[in-house]
Amino acid sequence: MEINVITLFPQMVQQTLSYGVIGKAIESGVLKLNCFNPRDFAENKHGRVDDKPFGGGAGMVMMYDPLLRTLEHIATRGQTGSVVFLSPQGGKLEQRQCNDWANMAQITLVCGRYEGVDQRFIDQHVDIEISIGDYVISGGEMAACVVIDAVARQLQGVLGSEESAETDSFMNGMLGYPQYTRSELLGQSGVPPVLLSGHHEAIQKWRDAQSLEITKRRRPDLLEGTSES
Ligand code: 4GT
Repeated sequence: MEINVITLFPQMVQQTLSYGVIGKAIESGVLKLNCFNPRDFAENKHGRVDDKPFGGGAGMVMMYDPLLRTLEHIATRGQTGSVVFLSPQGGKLEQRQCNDWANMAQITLVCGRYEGVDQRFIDQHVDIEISIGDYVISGGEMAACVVIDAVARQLQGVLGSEESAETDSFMNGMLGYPQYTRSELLGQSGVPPVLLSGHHEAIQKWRDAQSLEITKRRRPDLLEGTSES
């Protein structure tokens, strides 16, 4: 799949995603990550991409024209797919949405900076506005990286069977179960005996029960409308 990112800080996005399984997915071509800098499409005198907000107030706003020309440039190379704007005003990012995007040929993410983006670009060109949570950060780049990681790990061949996405928290609508491994310092003390039993069916049953318990306790909202509530 191909993910386009419109950002004033392309290196921030490329660097952040160059590690681990996502870095490998990019190296191997399973994920094609293309960053585009609106600065390269600023045709005004000083290469400005931001300006003062109409009506006054603090800070600057990302200008419509460089953003539009960037999006048009992406469209001349191929399809944009869904245009996603990362912002605290968006709907909450969900696993289901990430899985849906992983089935698309391409998507285009728009990262805001300063106080935000001219609303006319959002109204005319953004298909969906998404938030990674109820807090403010200084730019959309880190939010875009969260989306890209969550989408890319669902692509065929990104995770091995050993690190399968199917056992991730949220894939079955529940939180994950506790994990244990070898410790020289602790030995097997504190490890639930079933995990040392070699009885795979009993282990699976224990893990499912743990997932359900921790979800009931910490995130009962995830169970609303299921047979568990
Ligand atoms: C929070 C989020 C986000 C920001 C979020 C426009 C200028 C928005 C700075 C940007 N803050 N982006 N995507 N919760 N800040 O998703």
